[in-house]
Amino acid sequence: MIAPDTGRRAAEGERRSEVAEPTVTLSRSGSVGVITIDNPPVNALSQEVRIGLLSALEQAELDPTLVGGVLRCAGRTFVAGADITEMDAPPSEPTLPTVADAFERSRLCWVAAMHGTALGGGLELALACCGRVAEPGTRVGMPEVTLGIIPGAGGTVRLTSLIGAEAAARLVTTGKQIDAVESRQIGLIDVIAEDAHAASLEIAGSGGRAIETSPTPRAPKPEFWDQESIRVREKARGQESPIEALAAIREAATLPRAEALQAERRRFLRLRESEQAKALRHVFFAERKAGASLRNVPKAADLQRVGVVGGGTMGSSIATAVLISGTAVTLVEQDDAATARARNLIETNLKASAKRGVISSVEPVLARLSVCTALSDLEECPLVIEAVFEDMAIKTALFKALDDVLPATAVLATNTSYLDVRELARSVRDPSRVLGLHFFAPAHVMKLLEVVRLPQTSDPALAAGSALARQLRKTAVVTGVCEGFIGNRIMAAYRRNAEEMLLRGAQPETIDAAMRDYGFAAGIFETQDLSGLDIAWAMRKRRRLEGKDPAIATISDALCEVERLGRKTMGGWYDYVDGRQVSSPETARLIAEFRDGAGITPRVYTAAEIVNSILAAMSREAEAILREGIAEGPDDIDVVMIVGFGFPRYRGGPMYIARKAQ
Ligand code: T1G
Repeated sequence: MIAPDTGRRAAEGERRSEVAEPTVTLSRSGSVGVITIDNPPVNALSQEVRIGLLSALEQAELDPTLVGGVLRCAGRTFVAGADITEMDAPPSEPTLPTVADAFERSRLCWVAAMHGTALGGGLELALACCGRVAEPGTRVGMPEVTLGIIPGAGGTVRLTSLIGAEAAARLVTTGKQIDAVESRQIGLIDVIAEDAHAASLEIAGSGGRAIETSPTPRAPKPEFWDQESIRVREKARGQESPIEALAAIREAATLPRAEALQAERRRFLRLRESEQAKALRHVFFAERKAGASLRNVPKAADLQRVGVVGGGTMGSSIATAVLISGTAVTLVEQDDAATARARNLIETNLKASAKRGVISSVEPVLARLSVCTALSDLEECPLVIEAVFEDMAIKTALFKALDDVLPATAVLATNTSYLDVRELARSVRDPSRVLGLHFFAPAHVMKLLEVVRLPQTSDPALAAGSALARQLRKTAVVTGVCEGFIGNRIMAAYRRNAEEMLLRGAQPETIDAAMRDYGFAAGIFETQDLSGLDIAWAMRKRRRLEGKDPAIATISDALCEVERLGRKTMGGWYDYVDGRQVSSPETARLIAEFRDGAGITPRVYTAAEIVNSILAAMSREAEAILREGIAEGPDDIDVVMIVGFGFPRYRGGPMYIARKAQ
């Protein structure tokens, strides 16, 4: 006897009881069989679920009174894909293609009732059904490429025949999610309904007759494949899976169906074992574990309003990020002219965000901003972030003033990149209310947030930082206090190593090219040219004066001394001709002069030597950071470098590489 369907979905966060309940159940609603997957948190298709699905399907097939079926999920989401934790072991039976084929071949018309996110294997199951219904907030996608693989259960083939090769290629090569409206427009889903379950029951009860058959999508123009191949290769920067995904879509569009299905599975199985896929799985879990200690403190309530002091580039950008998240901001600047400038900067940031589709319109977001000139106006802010000039005297004076006017419960955060947060904390009566929140520029774009924890930082202060990260949807990593924290400190080691190689014979363009070819978004020298060489120069001079660095001039200093400060002076490590970056004979001459002065005979560096040398320097610094207890674990370091500094995700991060080599 098949039990009646209650149509009930477990509430968000509701866990299954301790008694082992089946992850897949079959119930009935009139003449419709209802298969429910209940495998929290994201209904991943573990082996147990696959076994359950086949068995429920078989049982439904045997019931002559059923005319159709609904495939649905309990909890917060439809199936978010295969179970990634199973991917380090060989595939286990029954495989997902077997399950998907069984749904497709079923005598019953199965309708997938989707909510939350229908991703990867989840979407592949839905594609094997004869109809798809989604609730308005549903997002769908094929994120396999982000895990170094391609869909492996017929996804490329079924998607291509349903929505055409062009739309399928976009989805599968990028891994991007799309919403219900777009899915409906491209024919990926049939119906959007507030109650997907009820709508699916109706369709399945009609044996699928209610589904309009979509027209066969047109084939792409012949030149599509070459153009798409160039686009995908450029974006992939050495990552294999997007290129393989396009190849699979091409086969889906051109080979007989059975052959295309087999070819897809072969590609999938090969990629599943690849080094890139292993590294990407490592990063997937490392990102989700990042900032572990933030999760160990009692959760703080959502912040309704955040204070920002300082409306320069960074302060405005932080305020923009907070506003976009839906939270109100009180921004304090010195006078009316400065507040007006800050408001303008924020408005410009918001306009750019609207252009990128991050927000739909500027006005309602800007309406959440209050600007003022008195620190006492921050009294309603449980968290205040200072982003004033990077100078200890200015910051300590500000913290003292904040300490005087704000309630004792307010948390004080500094956005300093290099100053000693401990010294800053000493300027207030209760240093436990102080922490660092190190944003990366531009703060409303970059996903990384280093949460700087002092020995005395209280749990509530840490919880406020954690709440902010959660609200801003940032990847937060906890760091102790040291010069440059985790990320900038490792990048400083990279930079020193790269400059050392310049001295020994390499050129900026060969080093940058080697690192770009390795998969970095950009080389270190071109990045320095973009941000300007003078900031680091000023810092070096200060550190030398303070006796923190040896008084040895660097090639960087030599460039700065002749006003080669980067793009803004039309020349730095490179020359800039009509905005185009080209090798600089002047820089080459300065390097050669420096080299001669040091009595070094130049040697040739291969790309592999350059990469190995820089990776070794990064991992040496990372090991020191771990030894000193600055980072909470090696995975956090990988996350910082990947999310914040353009380290190629598919390489797994500097610690992953170093540990693998051991
Ligand atoms: N497998 C195993 N665990 C998973 C998982 C998965 N697919 N997805 C999430 N988790 C865990 C995650 O580690 C975390 O655990 C918890 O669930 C909540 O996740 C054949 C082979 C669905 C958008 O790539 O994108 O199908 O930390 O913190 O922010 O072609 O999770 O609590 O212990 O991310 O609300 C394709 C991956 C697989 C989707 C929810 N699918 N997941 O985001 O929560 S490959 C994916 C996500 C595939 C087939 C191929 C997100 C989410 P813990 P979370 P969230």
